[in-house]
Amino acid sequence: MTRAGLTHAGAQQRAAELRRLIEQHNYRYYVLDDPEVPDAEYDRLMRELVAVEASYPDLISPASPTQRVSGTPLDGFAEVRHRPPMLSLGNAFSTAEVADFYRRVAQGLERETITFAAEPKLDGVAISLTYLDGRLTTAATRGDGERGEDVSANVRTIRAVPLKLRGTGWPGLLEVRGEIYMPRAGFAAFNRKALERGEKPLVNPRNGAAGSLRQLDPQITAQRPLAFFAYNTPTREQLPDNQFDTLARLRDWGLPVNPEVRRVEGLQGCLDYHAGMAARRAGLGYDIDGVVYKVDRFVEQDILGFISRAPRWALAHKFPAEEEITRLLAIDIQVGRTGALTPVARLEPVFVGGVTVTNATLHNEDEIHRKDVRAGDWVVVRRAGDVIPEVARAIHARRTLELPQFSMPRQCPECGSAVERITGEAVSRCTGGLFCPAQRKHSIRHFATRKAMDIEGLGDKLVDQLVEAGLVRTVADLYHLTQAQLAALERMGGKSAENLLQALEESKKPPLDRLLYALGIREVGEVTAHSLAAHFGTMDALQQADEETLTKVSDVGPVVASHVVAFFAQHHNRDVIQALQDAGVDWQVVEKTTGEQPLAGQTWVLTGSLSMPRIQFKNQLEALGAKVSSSVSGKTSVVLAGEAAGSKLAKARKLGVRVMTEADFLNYLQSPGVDP
Ligand code: 5U1
Repeated sequence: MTRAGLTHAGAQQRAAELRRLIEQHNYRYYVLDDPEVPDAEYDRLMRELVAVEASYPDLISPASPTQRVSGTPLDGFAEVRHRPPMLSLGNAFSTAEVADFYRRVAQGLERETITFAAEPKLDGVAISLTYLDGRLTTAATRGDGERGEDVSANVRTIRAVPLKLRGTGWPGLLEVRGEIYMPRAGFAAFNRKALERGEKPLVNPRNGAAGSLRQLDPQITAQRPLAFFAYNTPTREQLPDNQFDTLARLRDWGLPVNPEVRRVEGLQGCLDYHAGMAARRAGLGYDIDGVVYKVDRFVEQDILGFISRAPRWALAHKFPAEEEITRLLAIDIQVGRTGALTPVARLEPVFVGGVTVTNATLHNEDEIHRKDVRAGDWVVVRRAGDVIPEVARAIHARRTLELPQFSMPRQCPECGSAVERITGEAVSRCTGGLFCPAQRKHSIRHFATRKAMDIEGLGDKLVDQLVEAGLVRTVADLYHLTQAQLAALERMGGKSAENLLQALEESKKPPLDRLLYALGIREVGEVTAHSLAAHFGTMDALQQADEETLTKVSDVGPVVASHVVAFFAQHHNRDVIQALQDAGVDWQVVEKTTGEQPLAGQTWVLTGSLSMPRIQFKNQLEALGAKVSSSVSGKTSVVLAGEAAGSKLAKARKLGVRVMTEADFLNYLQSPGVDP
């Protein structure tokens, strides 16, 4: 008898083939970070395997990739004893503490130069995986180190965790310890969807990972974007004699290992690794809170042994905390260059992310209400990398008094004009335009910045004075200032006044792209300004362009196009441009792009770190006729990926978009007529 067109033997063979293919694709995706097929093909294979197994249920085995999600919720988690216990790690926050650790290790081993395996310390949840004869049998949380909880049903749903080891040579009993974490992109996507559905978002990726593992219903865990890195084996059987090679072996067996693991030599090697990871931390795609150094050779680890429950041979070298608690003193309103009213948190000073923070962003009114943050609350302040500090959340349990809810003012705190909020937008704006001194000051400050008109000596304080004294209303007025007017200002000497007038004079011949950037058109940064200038060549041509024409330009999508059109539609903006011209500002026409355009009609995306400034690649691509965009979509022709490319590269692969390395591209430039 045949079912679904297959005999039992045929089904058995096909199921084995499908499992092999699916496991291979999992390995390419999660371990090698180099997927071979688009997601759609993977899904097809899975569906086919489900169908084959449905026809012949006796072919189902627990290690089949279809068996990751079991249907029945649990009543609770069974206890698992850890033998040996799951250790904790000693921490260091300063170079001096790392140096002390190094000295102790060197003394213990009676050697000066020690080799370590160094790796990022993930901010996730520690887990122990047990493989018996190559099959995953148990996954347990760390718990108190001695006893954890059996979360096997949940961990089985995580595709990065192999149900079966690959290759050969693994010991009959292999225990692997590591970290389950939630990649940042998955966390953001999950929260976006949760908010759309009106559900509570996850607090941060770490809590997201921990909460997902504690679900009694594995179906819920299966929907959480979790991943895994292996970092330790408590047993040594059939393994190399050192940590670094052991991790490589685990990787061969199909267990994901962090690709940032390195062998480092000596104290300086450790510190350099720490500094390197700190610099790259923001671009990693997952949260780390430091790095871990482990003495590489197992015999040396054994010599050093343990102190209470932490190994003497390992150390976590932490980064400064990215989240701290402090008191929210007040919520002030700032008016930006475009009239946007931004709520700013005034905080009791707090040391976070390596600096003392007194102000943090609260984003917008909706965020404040969603997080229910009120002046007087205890709040968690987050500062990650160079990102602007933000109020992540309020600690409601610590609110002892009734505190008034925040409300956006109806009138601009700077000029008293009405505040409006367009339906569908998160931002409230002052309607005062350039009547509002705050907007005027911002636009003049921006005009003077180095990347704009580069007017040396025209700092923020001076701009405030000029606007408050009524000497400057628009940027064109700057060019009518006199020595006498300037010298009469407080703290302005005759020499400084002279220097400023000289700087203004020297700024009168900007290339068109700089002037466009300096005008402060919404969403028009330097790169877009350059594209617009290169495309249109003159201010007149740009002023006459409609939205459709504008969207043909690199970097210009419908939103930017609408802002450009709206800017030139305002008569006072056109008046300012005319007034600049009348005052002698003479912008230089930019050569329009000409010549062979073999890449016309193509859209390219640049990602990762490239060996030259991005603008140089962009100029080359545009000269060849390509449009350069900042986000990957189905319309992208090619993604040019540099070192350490992250989510854009992953998306390109997912969508099956062509990916080129920098070397491929430079090769192509040798003979650009040929199809890249
Ligand atoms: N990356 C990493 N995290 N982590 C945590 N390695 C590592 N090793 C650990 C722990 C607790 O313990 C070993 C030293 C056993």
